[in-house]
Amino acid sequence: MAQTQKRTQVAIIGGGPSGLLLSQLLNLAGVDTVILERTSRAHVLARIRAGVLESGTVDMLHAAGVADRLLAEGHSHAGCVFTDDDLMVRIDFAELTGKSVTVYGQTEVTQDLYAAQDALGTPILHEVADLVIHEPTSSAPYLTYTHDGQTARLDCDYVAGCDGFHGVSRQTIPVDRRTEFERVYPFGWLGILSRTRPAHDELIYANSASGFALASMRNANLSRYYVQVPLTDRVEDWSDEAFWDRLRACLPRDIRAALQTGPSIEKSIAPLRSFVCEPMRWGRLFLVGDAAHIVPPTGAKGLNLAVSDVFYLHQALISALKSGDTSGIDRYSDRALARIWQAMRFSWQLTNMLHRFDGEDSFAAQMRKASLMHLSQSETARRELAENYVGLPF
Ligand code: FAS
Ligand code: PHB
Repeated sequence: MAQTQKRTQVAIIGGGPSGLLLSQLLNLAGVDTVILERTSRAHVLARIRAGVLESGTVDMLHAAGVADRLLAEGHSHAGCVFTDDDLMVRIDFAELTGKSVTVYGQTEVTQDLYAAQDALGTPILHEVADLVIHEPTSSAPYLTYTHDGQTARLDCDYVAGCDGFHGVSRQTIPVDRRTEFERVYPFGWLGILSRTRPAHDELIYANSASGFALASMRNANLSRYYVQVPLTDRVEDWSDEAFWDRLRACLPRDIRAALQTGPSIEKSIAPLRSFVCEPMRWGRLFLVGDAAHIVPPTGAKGLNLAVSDVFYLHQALISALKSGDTSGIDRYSDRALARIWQAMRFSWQLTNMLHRFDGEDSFAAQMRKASLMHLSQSETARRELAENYVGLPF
């Protein structure tokens, strides 16, 4: 049981990938942290989310000393496939960018980070409630919270808000001092996990008359699939059989023929939105990951953007705490947002290119087909997509 700390250098709110990776990198540099997480560790680890890691993310996990299992169990992918009914267009990342991506579930990344943080003895408090950030614009911010029925206070030099879209950090920035940009999409992704052989050896992003589908995987015997559903749908509206029927309708003929189906071991609906909060700093409070931005999962950017935020912030905090150089923390928000907006554009563009919108006319459907045909005919178009998919430089 983590002792109730009174003081630390960096207080981290949120024990998801952002908070854990930031804490691990800071600890390795000799900076003390405490992580305060609202839910239980089991709850965090039960969440099935991202599946694709950019090469920059893999590098960061190496730097954090948590890449052993990733190296052993992750799968390098040199390309992926976009389809329009039976048209299949392969995007050859290796040929077009010289890079690849790694398929390794966010759940595994989070598990590896928890193990590393436990090995360092970092205080991680779970099931923390009523957390409030006090005096973030002063030189002595502090948190109050309840844990194990006790009210506690944590004094710190800096606060990292790694508490996701529904956390308290973003709300701590006065509403008249933050600007929020948002696009809520009129559909969601119904995702399932099944112990089946993946439909293909690479990811398939499918546009079809039946809507969007994504065929992904976790390993050779664990498939991850998504189909586009109306926002009004509930998970209980979808039997496994109905899901497989919809997926088959979206996939190209050759892939459909070889599809192995089986019982779902997880089934959930994720809403899709694009969201950015500016700035990502308020005094000594810094927003990281989903606390500051949300992308539709179409471009596999959510987790990867959280990692680039951590890249910028960990460097900045180490400089500020070790040498008193605050130029990094002064530049953090602008530096992170520059990369965030590029990923935001890419994810928005792919989402519009691949999803059917309620009430759209036949022209819109033709534009989607023309975009995919252009992708099949233009190496330039494929290179532009590949450069964004494998991840722009940090
Ligand atoms: P997270 O939301 O992962 O973690 C925030 C943590 O803060 C949580 O553990 C939460 O319990 C905690 N917290 C919240 N409020 C708190 C408080 N007041 N006090 C203390 N703790 C608090 N990305 C992809 O790239 N591909 C995908 O397929 C994909 N699918 C997704 C599906 C869903 C349903 C969701 C919600 C997201 C998905 N994402 C996907 C995005 C996701 O992977 C995020 O980008 C990633 O989890 C970001 O990590 P964090 O910033 O750590 O936020
Ligand atoms: C996943 O495997 O969960 C996944 C992969 C790519 C995406 C979104 C989700 O774009």
